[in-house]
Amino acid sequence: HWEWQYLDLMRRIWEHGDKRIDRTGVGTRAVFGAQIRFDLAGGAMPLITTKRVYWKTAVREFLWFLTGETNIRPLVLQGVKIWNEWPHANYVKATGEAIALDDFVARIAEDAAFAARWGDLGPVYGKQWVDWPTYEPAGEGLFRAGPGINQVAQVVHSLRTNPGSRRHIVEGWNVAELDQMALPPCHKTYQFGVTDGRLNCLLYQRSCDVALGLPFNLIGAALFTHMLAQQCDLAPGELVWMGGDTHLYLNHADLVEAQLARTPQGSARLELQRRPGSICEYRFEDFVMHDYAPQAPLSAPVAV
Ligand code: DHF
Ligand code: TMP
Repeated sequence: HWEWQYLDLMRRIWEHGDKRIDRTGVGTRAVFGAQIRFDLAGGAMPLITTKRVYWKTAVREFLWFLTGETNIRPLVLQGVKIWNEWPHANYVKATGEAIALDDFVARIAEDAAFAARWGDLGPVYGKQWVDWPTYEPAGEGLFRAGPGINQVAQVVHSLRTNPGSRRHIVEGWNVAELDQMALPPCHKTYQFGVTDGRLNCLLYQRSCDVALGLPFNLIGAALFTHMLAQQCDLAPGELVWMGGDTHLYLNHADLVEAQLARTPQGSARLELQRRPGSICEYRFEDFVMHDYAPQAPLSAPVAV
C-alpha cells in the first residue's frame, strides 16, 4: 500500500530525526530531504486512510487558490478553518487585543470591512499562481504595475501546445514579496511533465508538517494534476512529492503513536463529474470521492 511510505517517513522522523527548536517554539524532530511517489492512474487519490482527512476542505482550499484570493473570508464562509490561526495571530500582535480565535473568526464572517482589513494573508499562493505581479517602465526611470501573469493558465496552454517541454512550472516563491506574506509558501513549486500521454507532477515542498500539512498537500497536488490532465486530454501519471525540512512537531506525540499503530486499508478514487470549459471553472460539486473509508480521526494542535 502506498501509504506505508507516509507511515515509514513518520516513523523515521520520530525515531531518528534531529531534535530542534523551530520558528514556532514548539520544537520538532526533522529530516532534511524526503520523497513519496504515488500513481494517479484511473483517478487514484493519495488520501491517508490511517486517520480521517477532510478532503472536502482540501478541495475548497485548492479552488480558493485558483480564484487568486488570499483573504480567508471565503474559506470561513464555507466552514474551512485551516487558515484562521495566522490572521488571528497577526491581529492580536498588531492591536494588542486578546480576542479569542472563535470570536475573531466570527467577526471575519460577519463584517466584510473587518475581513478586508484583517483577513488577508498577503500575496500567498493564489495571488502568485494566477496574478504574479509584473512591472513595466513608465519613463524617467519609473515603473508601474504591468498585467499579472496567470501561471496556471500558461501551464494549461504549454501542456496543450508543447507537452514535451521541461518548463511546465507553477511557482509560489516570489522572492520580492516574501516579506508581505503571512507565511512564505510551503508547497512552493509544482513541475509537470508528460510521458507517453501521461501527466506527471513533482511537488517541491520546502517545509513540511508531516502530521497536519502533508495529508492536505498530497491531496492538493493530486487534485491539480487530475484537473490539468482533464483539461489537457492527458491521462494522470505519477505524483512525486519532495520535502525539504520534513518534520513532526513534538506536541504531536499522541497522534504519531496512534497512527503508527494502524494499518492502511483501501484506496480512494476521484471522479470529476464535469469537464469545465477552463481550469478556473471547477466547482466544489464537481469533485466526487469513491472508496474512502478512513479510520477514526486523530487531532493535534497546529503550531503557529
Ligand atoms: N502551520 C503548521 N505548523 N503546520 C501546517 O500544516 C500548516 N498548514 C497550513 C498553514 N500553516 C501551517 C495550511 N494548511 C491544518 C491542515 C492544513 C493546513 C492548516 C491546518 C489542520 O489543522 N488540520 C487539522 C484540522 C482539519 C480541519 O479542521 O479541517 C487536521 O486534523 O487535519
Ligand atoms: P515555516 O514557514 O517556519 O517553515 O513554517 C511553516 C509550517 O507550516 C511548517 O511546519 C510547515 C507547515 N506547512 C505545511 O506543512 N504545509 C502547508 O501547506 C503549509 C501552508 C504549511
